[in-house]
Amino acid sequence: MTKNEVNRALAAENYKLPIVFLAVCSLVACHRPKEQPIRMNQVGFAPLQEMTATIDVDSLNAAPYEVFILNAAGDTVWRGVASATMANPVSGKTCQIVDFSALDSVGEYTLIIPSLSAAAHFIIKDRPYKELTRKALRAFYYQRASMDIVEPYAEGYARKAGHPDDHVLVHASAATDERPEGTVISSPGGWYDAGDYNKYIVNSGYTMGVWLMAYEMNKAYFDTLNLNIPESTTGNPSPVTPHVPDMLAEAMYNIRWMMTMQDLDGGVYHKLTTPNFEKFIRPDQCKQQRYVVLKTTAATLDFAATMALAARVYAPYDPDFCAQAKEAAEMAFAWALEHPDIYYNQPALNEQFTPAINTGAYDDFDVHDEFYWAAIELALLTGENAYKMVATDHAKAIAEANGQYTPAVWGNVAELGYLELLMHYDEINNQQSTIKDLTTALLDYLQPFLDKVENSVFRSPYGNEESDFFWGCNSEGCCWRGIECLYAYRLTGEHKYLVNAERCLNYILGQNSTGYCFVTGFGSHPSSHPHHRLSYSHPKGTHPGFLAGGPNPARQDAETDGVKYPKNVTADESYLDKQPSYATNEVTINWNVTLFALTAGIDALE
Ligand code: G3I
Ligand code: 9MR
Repeated sequence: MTKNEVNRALAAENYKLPIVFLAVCSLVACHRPKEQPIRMNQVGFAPLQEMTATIDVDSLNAAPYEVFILNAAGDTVWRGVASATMANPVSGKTCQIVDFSALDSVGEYTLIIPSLSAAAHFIIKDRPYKELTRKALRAFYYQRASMDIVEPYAEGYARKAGHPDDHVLVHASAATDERPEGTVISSPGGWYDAGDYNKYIVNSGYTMGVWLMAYEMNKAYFDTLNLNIPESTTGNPSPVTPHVPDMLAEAMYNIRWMMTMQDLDGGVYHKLTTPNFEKFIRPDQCKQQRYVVLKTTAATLDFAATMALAARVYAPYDPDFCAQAKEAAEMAFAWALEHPDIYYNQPALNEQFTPAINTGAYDDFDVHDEFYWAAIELALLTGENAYKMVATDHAKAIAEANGQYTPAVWGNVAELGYLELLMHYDEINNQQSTIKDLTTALLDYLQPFLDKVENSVFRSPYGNEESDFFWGCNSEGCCWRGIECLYAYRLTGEHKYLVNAERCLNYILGQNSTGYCFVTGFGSHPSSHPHHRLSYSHPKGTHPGFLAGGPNPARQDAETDGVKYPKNVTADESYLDKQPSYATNEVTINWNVTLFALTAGIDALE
């Protein structure tokens, strides 16, 4: 039977469920995530997307359930049975899957399982992730340091500026003859990193890399996305010149801050921080002295890569900014060549210098990948052979060190360089063999995850093994795997990669072991109590559009801060939607960037 025949048959039958049953189901749909046996994407699908839901059946012997889907008028538009029961390889819990991809009309629907008295609402629409993408980007506006967040841009979350950062002290670890300990520098702006109020270059660099690469992949989509930020020029003709698309304007707020983190000699401070994390207070209440701390090789190279990439991406918009970014990148790279092994080791620094610094470390003791990415970006920008040679040397070192293809994360950025090469190989005159090898490496790396989908209770290439769950895994594991699939789709044109990117997103948006949609403010069961000082200290509470870190069986917060997890939860359920749980429920810029890179990448293609 074709899809149309199925639809016609159902329409002819015009199957209707009794109204009383629907009322029961709507009650069930309001239950807490764990009591909702239907796990599915709670935000929406595009009409032609694969659509599945996972039913938590809690019994090995359960026969496949009968499932009905009703449209908004209450007519049955689809009926079918779920798959046979299968076990989740991580938790051992049993599930069934229902596949209703045959639905292809825009509308609002209810999926009903009569024998479980369970129901879940969902929508099908064009560009289903546009609002999510927009809010995930607007989250960065909320993270801005040093300025008032005001209406009409605040959309309900106005607050006073905090952290002017115009009186920052050079920490003893960063002292030089020109800038001795205690020198006052000005380093305003930029985004707060996360739930905390500090600003860290390593993480900012990774974030800007993913951000600007996402822009390059989906220019048309982002160029018309109106973010309603003070610099907005998109959507309403505006006298602001040069016209910079909103998403690039938002990024510029952080890149300009990064520029202030470069010392006179080209080296870049690792972070701008208070000695200790602030309490859960508003930004304008924070009074601790802030410091710039040790210039490190990793920070300087992530900075160099960011500036080189920015100089290329902003070329059509702002030549002065680009010239400044290029010079900053070149100086930083030169500094790193002269200082190739200055690592951030916080405990060691605290033995040597005061005040002791106890905030995020973003420590990384292997910088071949940072050298590689920065060299690739500089080679792309300048065409200079010297950069290509450095990149080749470090590519060899990376291959020798671990030999495997490793996904990009804040502490390992090699893949950002690989992906840049793949997207721009003609501009850099690369050898075809290198491109072929890199493409093969990416596809080979992805394949084992894709192979697991068939036996995955969540129909996902993510979440099928215990090692998928760690601090920040929603981003570093799940969203990033989805983004890699989008790159694979660009490179091969094979539809399976797009489908798998969508499956990763389904996981994030509710088709997972916890039943949460991990984005604040979205879905019927969103993460709602993030470890986020801005949200906690604001009268309006949780800000929308933030991705939670995700399940993390290591539970570092339980160990160190006594955060209480429920007993007997498995790795994939080790998630606590409570403010104290920084190891599972914090939000941060590097995670949010992967969220919108994935949603925009899918939305732009569907
Ligand atoms: O990648 C490995 C994985 O292969 C392994 O299976 C797993 C086993 O536990 O560990 C994974 O590494 C984890 C790593 O995050 C992943 O990037 C480490 O255990 C974990 O300790 C590490 O946590 C980092 C955390 O700081 C503690 O250092 C997070 O990445 C990082 O996002 C987080 O960053 C903090 C900043 O310091 C301060 N600001 C907030 C921010 C977010 O929580
Ligand atoms: O709030 C901090 C968060 O941003 C960090 O990611 C986390 C790990 O470094 O630490 C959090 O701060 C906690 C501190 O480490 C220990 N005491 C409790 C703090 C938060 O409640």
